[in-house]
Amino acid sequence: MTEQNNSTEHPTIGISVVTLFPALVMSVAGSGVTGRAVERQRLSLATYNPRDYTTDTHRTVDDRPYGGGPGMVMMAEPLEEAIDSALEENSAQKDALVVYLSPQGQRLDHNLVCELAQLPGLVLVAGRYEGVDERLLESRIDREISIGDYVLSGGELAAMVVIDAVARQLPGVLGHSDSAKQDTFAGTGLLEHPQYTRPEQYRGMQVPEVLTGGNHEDIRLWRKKKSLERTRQRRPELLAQLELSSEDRRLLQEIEVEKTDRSDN
Ligand code: 4G0
Repeated sequence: MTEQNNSTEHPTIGISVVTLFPALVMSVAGSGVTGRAVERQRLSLATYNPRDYTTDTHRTVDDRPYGGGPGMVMMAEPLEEAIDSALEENSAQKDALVVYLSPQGQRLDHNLVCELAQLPGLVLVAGRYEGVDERLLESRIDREISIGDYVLSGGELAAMVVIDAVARQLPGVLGHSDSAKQDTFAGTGLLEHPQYTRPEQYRGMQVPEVLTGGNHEDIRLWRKKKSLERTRQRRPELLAQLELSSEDRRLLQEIEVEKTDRSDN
């Protein structure tokens, strides 16, 4: 194994996940950016299974909802014991923020990811069934977060999304080219320009000439123009929030003129 140590003294964020499916969650530590973050000791990952904190012979973690209705609800006590174990485990974790992943939570975005990445620790609670006893949420959850307006069969995939997004923000995790790249979306607030690689001609479609011409200033302007054009077409609300430079405004003006030209034909 090619393990690098934490000799540059970047802080390590501890993320614990409370889940009935620990192997599913730990699979994010095995490869890619999160795997690298764990190897480089920027991220430590642990899981706590509520089933291990049950006291009955059937190891029951869920029960029928009071008031009736379909489905099951996760019981408060096994979850509380699992959360407490996570918080007691190490010093970083006792100051951890306890987060519940649910469709009712605050929407995750780049800003929230950066906030989470600055914390010493996170305990992510992944629910199953129709959710969790409200009294557990009231007493033990600091923050409820949603990764988007859709329902998953469990909070595990949402927790894994949070882990991946946070790991990318930790210092010393992304390579130089990757971190430069993320400056374009997060840093400029614009969508990415299109990318091309070999071959130069593919099924009759040519790579835009400017990209093979070697003029770096022309390439920079073309890419920025494409970013502006895409953002205007696909995410106009993002463009509205930006403070545009005179160069940005000139490029948008060019886009506007080209559009008018095309509709004249
Ligand atoms: C809590 C998060 C958790 C309540 C979790 C379901 C989507 C997200 C879960 C429910 C999740 C998300 C009420 C169905 C587990 N699905 N969008 N599923 N209910 O972040």
